[in-house]
Amino acid sequence: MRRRVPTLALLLTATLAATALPTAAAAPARPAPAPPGPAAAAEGPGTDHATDDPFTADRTNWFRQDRFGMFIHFGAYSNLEGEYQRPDGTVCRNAEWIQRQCKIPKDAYEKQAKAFDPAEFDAKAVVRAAKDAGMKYIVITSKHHEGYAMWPTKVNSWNLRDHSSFDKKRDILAELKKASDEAGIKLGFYYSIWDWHDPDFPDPATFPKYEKRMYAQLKELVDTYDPALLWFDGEWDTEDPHNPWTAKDGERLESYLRGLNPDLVINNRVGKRRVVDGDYGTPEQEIPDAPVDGQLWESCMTLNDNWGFARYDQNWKSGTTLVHNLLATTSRSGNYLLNVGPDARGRIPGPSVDRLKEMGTWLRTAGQGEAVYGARYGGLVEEPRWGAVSRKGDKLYAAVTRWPGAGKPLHLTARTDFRVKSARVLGSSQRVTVTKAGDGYDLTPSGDATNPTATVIELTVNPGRTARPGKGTGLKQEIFDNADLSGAPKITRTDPTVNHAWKFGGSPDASISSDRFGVRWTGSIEPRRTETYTLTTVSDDVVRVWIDGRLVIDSWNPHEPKVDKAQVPLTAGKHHSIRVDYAENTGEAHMKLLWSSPNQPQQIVPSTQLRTR
Ligand code: FHN
Repeated sequence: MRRRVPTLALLLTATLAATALPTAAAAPARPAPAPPGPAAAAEGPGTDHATDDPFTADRTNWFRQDRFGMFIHFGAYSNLEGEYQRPDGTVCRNAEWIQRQCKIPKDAYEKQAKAFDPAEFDAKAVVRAAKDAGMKYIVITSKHHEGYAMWPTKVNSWNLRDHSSFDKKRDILAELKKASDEAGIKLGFYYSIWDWHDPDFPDPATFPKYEKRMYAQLKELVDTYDPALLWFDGEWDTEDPHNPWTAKDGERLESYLRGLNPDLVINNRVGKRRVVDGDYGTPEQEIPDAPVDGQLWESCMTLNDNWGFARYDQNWKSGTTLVHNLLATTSRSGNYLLNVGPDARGRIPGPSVDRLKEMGTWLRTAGQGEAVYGARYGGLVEEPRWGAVSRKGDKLYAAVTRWPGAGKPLHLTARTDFRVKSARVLGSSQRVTVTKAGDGYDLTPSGDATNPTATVIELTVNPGRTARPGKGTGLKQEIFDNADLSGAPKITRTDPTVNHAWKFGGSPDASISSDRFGVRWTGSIEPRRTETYTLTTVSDDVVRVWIDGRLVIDSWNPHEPKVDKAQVPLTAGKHHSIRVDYAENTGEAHMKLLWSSPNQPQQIVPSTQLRTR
């Protein structure tokens, strides 16, 4: 019987006594073996960490609908407002990395933090700014690389309650949670794994002691504030201080957190920022030029050039650019997490608020927000050069950022057959002529753009015949206790979906070891539309896929977690034979089979569309 992980109860092996603020003493001499870190995840043969499909799970629905969030970088670094005057009088500039980049001595940094007093932090004003922008969720730094906790943690005294000039009766995360709940906005916390302050962090021998404190802090955050999302950071290999974080550490942490709250949405930096880590990918300061394969995604971006507040940084992006970025992310099924950096008093800079208001005004005008909220990759058409196209149900939203001259058409290249039933310009009564033209349609508006940022043409489309959901129950699954898939399978059963994250210690069954096993899935796959489907595998170590006897994915060189794809024409209602061969040699084990098409958003191939024969 396959065990699933989500109910995993991980007990920290020791209750944690609060530790005094670690002194700046040099790293301790070679210590006795560190006390056991967090209990190893309750895993082993038979464990499978894949508990649902983030592309369709109720758990992630809000994230996939909301599309637009506010990032807040706020910490002890904010007190310096981007500038540090060295004792020699020279000035060094940086925002949230100022301690490290300006080589501020630890005692000097702790001293300045002691003066931190964000008395004007107004959670209601922050939430209002987010709502005015049309943002639907907020992610605030609870602890950045500096290690300074922005809540009254009991784990140490390096925090806003115990080490600042701030009102000791206040808790800004609690204030933000209350204001977010009242406003119907989801709240998430950023948390940096990399910690410049904790003396146990740099040395692998003492890292488990840091790790235990980190788990305790994360439990505090989850238990006290009930966040909808955890945004990890600081997972990458780096020095000064050395960061020993590994994919296995990430597996254990993710498993622990899902045991704390199975509804949490967690980003891929909980591990090593890979397609198999967490629920979604996190491109930063960039927008992928197409929908991302194998994982949800969210692009995070600054409003100017800094995440933390920098008083000198006036390089603000325009409201138009920001709306265009939001439209681009939505049209590729991504989210946009746009950052504000409050100043030393806790205030969001005016230029930030102004630009956020511009975005909200555009979204609220003439229902233009319909092109974003709940919308996704257009699918039916190629992305045009003159704007972005998103889809919601039978609507296509063509957001035109380069309005054509009078009488000139806007061309859409079709990716599949569909009809346009009607077209209208949001916010205008002007006529839009739609004509079949070459490889798609020409849209010819008769009037002017409704605004200089982007004018939305709403098309009502008929995507043609979609077959009823199938009556499938999954594929035949044969499990081998070797990586050659040789001999008779040890286990034969029906697998509802090919959606497995066995990771380091798991396997398809308790009787199958975590390494050197193979799986063969056979049966048929039934599309609901006659289209060219993209079949996507996420695998580690090797995979091959055949459709109707033709090898369409051949990825049999052992690899780290990897995405492979194939374009396969499928016929609605037809049961196309499918065979998937997979093997795990050693290390991590992952195997997911997804599909997408012009009409089918990316998802794990559902069991209704899979049969054992
Ligand atoms: O080092 C951090 C940086 O300060 C900032 O928090 C960004 C935001 O995602 N993340 C890291 C850089 O990738």
